[in-house]
Amino acid sequence: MQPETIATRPIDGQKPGTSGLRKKTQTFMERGFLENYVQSTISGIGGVDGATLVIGGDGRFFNADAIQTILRMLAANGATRAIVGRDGILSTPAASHLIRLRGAAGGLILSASHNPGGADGDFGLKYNGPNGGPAPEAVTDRIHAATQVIEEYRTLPTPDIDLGVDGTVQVGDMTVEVVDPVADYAALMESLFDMDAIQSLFAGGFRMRFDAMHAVTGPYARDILEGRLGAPAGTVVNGTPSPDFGGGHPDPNPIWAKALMDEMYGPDAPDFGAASDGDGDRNMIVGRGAYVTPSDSLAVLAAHAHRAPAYADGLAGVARSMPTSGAVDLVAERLGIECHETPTGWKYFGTLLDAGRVTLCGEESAGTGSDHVREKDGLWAVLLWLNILADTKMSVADLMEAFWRDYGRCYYARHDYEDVEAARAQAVMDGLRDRLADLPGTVAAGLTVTAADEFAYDDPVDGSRATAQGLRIWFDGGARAVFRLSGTGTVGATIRLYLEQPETDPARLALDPSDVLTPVAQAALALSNLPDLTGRDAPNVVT
Ligand code: VG1
Ligand code: CO
Repeated sequence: MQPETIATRPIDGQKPGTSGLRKKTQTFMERGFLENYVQSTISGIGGVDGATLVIGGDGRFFNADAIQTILRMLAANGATRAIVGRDGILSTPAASHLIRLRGAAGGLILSASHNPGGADGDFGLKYNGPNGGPAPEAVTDRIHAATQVIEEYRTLPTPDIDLGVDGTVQVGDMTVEVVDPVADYAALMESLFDMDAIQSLFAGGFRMRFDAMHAVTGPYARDILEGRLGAPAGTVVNGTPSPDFGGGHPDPNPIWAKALMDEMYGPDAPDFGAASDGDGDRNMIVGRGAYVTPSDSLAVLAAHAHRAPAYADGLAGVARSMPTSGAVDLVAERLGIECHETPTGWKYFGTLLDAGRVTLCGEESAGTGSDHVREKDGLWAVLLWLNILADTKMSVADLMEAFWRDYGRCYYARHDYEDVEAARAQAVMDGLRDRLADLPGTVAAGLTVTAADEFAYDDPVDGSRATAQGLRIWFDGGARAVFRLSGTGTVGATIRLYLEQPETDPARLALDPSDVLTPVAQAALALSNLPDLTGRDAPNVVT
């Protein structure tokens, strides 16, 4: 069968953001939109001739159709093998693992992660490289450049293939191998953790609730938690992936996982609660009456990781995204290991992980992971928590209290101002950037600015530089406020304001975070002029 060459023209706005290209589903379904981006990705990575690629997604609306289009295009561009999760399903960490396990040239992951799905929701596509991680900026820049000059794409006039049955099928000369999306990933998890200890924990009556939020982790969590670890049936709720995530917002935080929060703070709360996002790379951890911020979770995991077999020899180092709190830095200092501060987005951890310089990484946005894959990994974080709880025999609340007594507490919150008109959001950032140099010494809401800058990152492994990664303001007393614009949204702009206040006074470790952070928030708003410039006096979402 002969490949067809279809003439096309560049489509505006095909610029990958923090994590691939995300757009309204309807935009992705417009004639040529997906095809243009896939062909540009193929050009940007230097072609796929003779390559093996991994393909899968979070099961959202358009997932299966998009995969059929992608397979035809890969075959027409000379790829020899595509490994696809059954029914087109692969969680992001499972896809990362499969790329590594099978020595693939890379993979295409179809997901808009925590963004709502459905015909009126969002869709996304990203390319991960041979290390299993999101393409670095140099590659996403080449992909974007290709979208601006594209003139044609290649495809094969073949019918859809059946992705529901494991085994191989041909698309032209390319072999499509349909695989169980869970098996290899579950085996990897078993190799990392003390499964016997976690099994005994459940056998002893430990109760857990895992909210899969109608997203991709349902089958993974059922297999591992209820199947391999013996957690009672029903431990996993909302465990069947649905194309529109049950009409919900698959973002594991106290706002969108409210049902889980209510249960964990209710009269008959289980011992441990967790949730995961659309594509399975984020996690939320909550004990009985004890929500754990992602920044704290990263720090606690770093402090206790040695309790799990995979990390028994200690950590090479840790890394966190810049807006993430400094809690993990304190642990790294105590352990005497490297600690890196990177821009937001998992793609910036890749070189450090590949070079063996860091073992654990994390972001304030509920992402934690390790060198077992090159993506953040929701279930992995949950299993490491379980391993630690099984080993310490402590409750989540006690573990957190002990941690804060030991290291101090970094009070933390993120305020999101969503759906701001793009020009106004830019005005907030530009105005503040212009004033940064004059800020030190300024008093706002009773706090004195000690330093301010715009974050730039020099990768210590490959020497690449990322600029304009967020505006930072520090205050007397150690507080910090960070402003940045989201790079994952699909409408308008979202301004993220990250607030942090470290505290070491033993009498001040159990305060309400919002009380502690109010002065920092007020100072940040006053200095940025955000309320005047956007007409907003409160964030839409606080996490
Ligand atoms: C957000 C988070 C960031 C995360 C990214 C992708 O990006 O803040 O920490 O890496 O989403 O995560 P932004 O640019 O909107 O702040 V996921 O689970 O959406 O792939
Ligand atoms: Co995600």
